[in-house]
Amino acid sequence: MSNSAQIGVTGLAVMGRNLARNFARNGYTVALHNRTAARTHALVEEFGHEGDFVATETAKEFVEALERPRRLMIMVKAGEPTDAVIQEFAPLLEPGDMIIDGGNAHFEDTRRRERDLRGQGIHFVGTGVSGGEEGALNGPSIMPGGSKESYASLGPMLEKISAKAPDGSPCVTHCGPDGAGHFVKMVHNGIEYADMQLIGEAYQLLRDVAGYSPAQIADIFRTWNTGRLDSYLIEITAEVLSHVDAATGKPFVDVVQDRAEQKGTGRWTVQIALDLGVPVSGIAEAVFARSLSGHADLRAASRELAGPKAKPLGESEAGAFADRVEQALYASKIVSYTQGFHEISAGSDQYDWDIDLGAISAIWRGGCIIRAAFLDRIRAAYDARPDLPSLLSDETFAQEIAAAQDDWREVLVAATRQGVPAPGFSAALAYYDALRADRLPAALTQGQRDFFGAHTYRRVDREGSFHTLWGGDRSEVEA
Ligand code: NBP
Repeated sequence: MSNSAQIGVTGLAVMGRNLARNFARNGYTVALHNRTAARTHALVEEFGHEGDFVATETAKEFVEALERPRRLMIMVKAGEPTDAVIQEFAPLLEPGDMIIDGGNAHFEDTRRRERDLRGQGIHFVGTGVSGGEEGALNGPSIMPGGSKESYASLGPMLEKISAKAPDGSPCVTHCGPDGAGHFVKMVHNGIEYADMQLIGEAYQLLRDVAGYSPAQIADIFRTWNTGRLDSYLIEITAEVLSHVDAATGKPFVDVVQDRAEQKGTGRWTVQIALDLGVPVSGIAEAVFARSLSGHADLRAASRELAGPKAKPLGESEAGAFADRVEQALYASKIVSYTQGFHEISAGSDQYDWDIDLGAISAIWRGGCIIRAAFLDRIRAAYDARPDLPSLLSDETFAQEIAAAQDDWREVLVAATRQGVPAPGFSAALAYYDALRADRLPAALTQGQRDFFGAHTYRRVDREGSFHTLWGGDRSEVEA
């Protein structure tokens, strides 16, 4: 039937297929399209019974299947394929229609596409979708950008298919105009990198310093998951650590190569943070740690370098050490969220997005990879004080860090003494200490810059810019 579908999905690989099924299961009629028509027919054949699908083969048929204003969702590989699909469909659309890009686009691409299509009266809605294939099917966390007008039309549908937080609220909010949604998704992924790195460091410390086996560490993570660290990532970590390889009978983690992959959103988070001048050292360490892990030749060539080999603690001390690691992990996690939210806030200022940070933490409570009980606390912090300069300024978080810091420092002392790398824990603590320092060595840096490049400096006791005549009589001149 023509003009009957409330939404169309083009790009029916794992994500698009599952999102299309999610819309259909929620009562929407869904038009389907894929470059290779076989995928479209396979979906209908396998899952046609789940709801109302309209299978189409050509762009024209697809567009004609949609009710007006049209809502056309693109779920193709991010980058050139997205532009190719837009070029194919945009000429067939009319003012008021919406193109929703649910791929992992770079927010600058989204800004460009939104600008280009705005001239044609088409709403381009760059939308972050998190939760992988399982989330796409059963309820992802959804981060749409684009115009308010498009959200008025799309929002109710997205709310219906989204994950629901433990309090029942939908994990979707209008993040802000143009690229805001993809920016938020990018930082979400950066935080995800940091969370995973910190959990990895906790695991390695429990293994190498405390001397626990993967199965024992799985139990420790299960216990942590009943407390303030309660989160999807901690839960799946326990599952992965308790898994035994069927072929060898060894712990699964011991038969997997220790080289991590990355797709790019973590890297973008750090690149953009550098552009915005936001210190996201925890996220950067997570990206670099994956990069270092991948340098197999460099690691092989360096394996004989001098340094301590970790000597596991005795059983009597291991339990207390594990408690300390929990404190260090929690404190470092607070820091990486502090850094991520700082980046979102800086992006919001830079691009005039007016992003509500509390609302963002609320939509990450369900469906997405970083879903965690902890996000409720972040939302409460921003609800109590929307202009919170930093999460660390929130009284509750500050108190928790104060309580954790002795253990946090002890864990890093043990890691350093025993030669166990903990770049995430360490970057987080250095950030925390730098924020609380009375004086930073940046004063010396200013002096050096003035010495070699006459870059001038500011004084603590007078307004203005100054330069010292370093090569002459070292008198000071006002610049
Ligand atoms: P892929 O990223 O693997 O993309 C495959 C889809 O892109 C297929 O439908 C393919 O059509 C289509 N496509 C390509 Br490739 N080039 C095209 C072109 N030039 N014109 C038209 N279509 C083209 O699929 P995915 O893993 O389902 O992810 C879809 C999007 O969702 C991506 O942007 C991804 O980054 C994002 N995302 C993925 C996840 C996840 O967990 N996988 C999570 C969140 C977001 P074909 O069938 O004809 O080859």
